[in-house]
Amino acid sequence: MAKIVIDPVTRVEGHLKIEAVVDGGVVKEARSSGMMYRGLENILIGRDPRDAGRIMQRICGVCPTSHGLTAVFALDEAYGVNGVIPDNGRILRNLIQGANFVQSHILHFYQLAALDYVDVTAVADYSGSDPSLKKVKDFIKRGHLGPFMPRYEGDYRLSKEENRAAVAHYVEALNLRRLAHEAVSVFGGKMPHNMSIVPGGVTAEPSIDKIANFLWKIEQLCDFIDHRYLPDVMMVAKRYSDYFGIGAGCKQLMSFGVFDLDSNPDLTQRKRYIPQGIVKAADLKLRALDPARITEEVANSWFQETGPVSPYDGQTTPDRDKAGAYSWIKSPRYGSEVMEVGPLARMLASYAAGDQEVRGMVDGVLQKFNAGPEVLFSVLGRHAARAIETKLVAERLKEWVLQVKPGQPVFADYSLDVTNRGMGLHEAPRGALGHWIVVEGGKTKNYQAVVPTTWNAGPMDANGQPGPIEQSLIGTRVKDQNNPFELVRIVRSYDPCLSCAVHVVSPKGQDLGRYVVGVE
Ligand code: NFE
Ligand code: MG
Repeated sequence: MAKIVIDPVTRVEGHLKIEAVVDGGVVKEARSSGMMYRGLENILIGRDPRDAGRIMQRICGVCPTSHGLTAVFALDEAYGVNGVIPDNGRILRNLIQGANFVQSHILHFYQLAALDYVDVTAVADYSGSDPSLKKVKDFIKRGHLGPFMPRYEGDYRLSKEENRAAVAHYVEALNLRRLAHEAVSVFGGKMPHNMSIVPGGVTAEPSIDKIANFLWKIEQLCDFIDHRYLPDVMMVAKRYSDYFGIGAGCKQLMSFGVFDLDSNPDLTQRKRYIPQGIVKAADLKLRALDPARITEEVANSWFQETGPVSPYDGQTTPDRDKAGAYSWIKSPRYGSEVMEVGPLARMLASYAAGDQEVRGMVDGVLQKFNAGPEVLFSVLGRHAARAIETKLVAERLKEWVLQVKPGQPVFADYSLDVTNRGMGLHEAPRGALGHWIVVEGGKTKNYQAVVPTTWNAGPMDANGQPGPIEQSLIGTRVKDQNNPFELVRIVRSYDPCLSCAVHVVSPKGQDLGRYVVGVE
């Protein structure tokens, strides 16, 4: 029996620790722990509710637009304007949000995940003229090894040429991400943390200039997605095709839906480009979502015990000495069921809803690998879904930006003195995101955010059900315990972001190995 501890596992802000007990080469138990307290919700209590649209974006620099927009969905309801958002406001919100999706997904594949598959040392004896490769070669030669080292050794399967091309694209991706940030700022004012999305719509005034500017940036991103991102994901899938059979998880997935196509005041009825609902591997059918079934519990989290509660009643009261607890992440559940969230959930929701474009792309990938939909519940299924979504969202952005009407209204007005509640159900790049606000006499009385990485990386609940990442790890065969590639590839396929998830502790126990693979 051996215990593998990977801390931190994330290459992005925040600290996710993974502990896996391995027996006979197979993971028997797994624990996913968020190692930082966040508590941002508490800052909002007593403040002007509109502050949520600005302050909640500070949860994270990767997905701030999602937090801003989801907070504002909750405020739309609290202020009673969620049925009257003008088309311009609705579309501009989608453009700001969509450009952030594209940025986040490119970041994930190249900067956060690819180095688990791409051998950067293939550039060490590079003698060609590609400036990116020359730069990386020089970087390594001078001993500046982060973010490429430390890493696990052994299972790198691309040819030298493929590795070099992927390293060049890694560098190129940094520029494309900057371009996507700039696209967010065309209508969002700046990135990270846009200043434009407000209750009732947006403050940005569209103009022909801005529309052309946005379109030109998205065109370049589409070119990168078509000629780099999609082929690179397929190249990795081809060389590591066994990862279609690794990391399945709970096989029940949930989408809150994203990119509004109308302004129906009821978020469960609102038409969205990517639909809302639950999909289970057993039948791939889309089931309607009932938000009243969403709860959070803290049985194994360092918070004062509440039992399972609706986020409207949720509390963020830390209890760092709580016996048996092992995470700052809570355990969200849907009617006591574990749910995986993220691009795979969204693409399966669209697939199950009969979206022909999504069906064509997903079936195309499956045909290439001669496989059925069951392989989608895997490490590579998550990467493929994310890449397909990036392509489809970028294509939609080009269409939606042409629907914006300069000179037409961008927001609806409202009265501030309300006593009401509001729920924002929406999607961030990493999955289903909900914000819940209680407003009394025009001030925030309670606020809770339940974020994607909380769903995916949360700990075991009171019923003994492990969270989705934990379930993905349990049963995995680890070929080399000193280089547990399988475990990091599984965890990173979820694209965990801990500053989003958590609300410093060292593990006690007999660690057999301790490895640091994350680079901050
Ligand atoms: Ni810090 Fe976030 C996204 C949100 S993650 S990245 O996407 O919401 O849980
Ligand atoms: Mg929370």
